[in-house]
Amino acid sequence: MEQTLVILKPSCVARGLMGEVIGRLEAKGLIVAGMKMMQLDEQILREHYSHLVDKPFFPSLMKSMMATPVVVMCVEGVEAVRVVRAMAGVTNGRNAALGTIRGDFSVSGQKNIVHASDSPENAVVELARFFKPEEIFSYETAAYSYCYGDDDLKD
Ligand code: IDP
Ligand code: MG
Repeated sequence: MEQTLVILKPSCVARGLMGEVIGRLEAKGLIVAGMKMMQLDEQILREHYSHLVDKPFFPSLMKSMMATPVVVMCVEGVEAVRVVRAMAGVTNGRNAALGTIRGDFSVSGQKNIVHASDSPENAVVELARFFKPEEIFSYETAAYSYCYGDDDLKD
């Protein structure tokens, strides 16, 4: 199964929306394979958002991502990267469709509740950035028996 990195940003943690977001991921049938709270610092954010360091909003983004601890999650499922991106919605919460996490909980282009890896390749790199191998678990969940059909799991 594919794994993807989800970060519950300070805009989620500080507003008491962690349960809402984790609940949506669980209710969808995704597996939480790893989860921990951590305080991000400048070094890890410069790596994680290296594609944005030259943007004018980068200092403000850094500040908002360090405002409180975040929750980092390794979320697993068939095509988990694409599924979680779709659940997150587009970057700007004002443009994100209702029913998506950003569309339902954010009015901001920056304080948009969650990070979700944007490709399977980036997911591998991002998970290694935030998790040690022993912090990611494989265990029995209902997902295998009750969330997927045999066809879904054949690859
Ligand atoms: P994504 O989170 O939807 O993948 P990216 O373009 O990778 O979007 O940007 C990473 C994060 O940087 C966004 O989630 C958002 O918090 C912030 N960001 C992106 N564009 C803007 C902007 O124009 N203004 C302020 N913050 C932005
Ligand atoms: Mg991105």
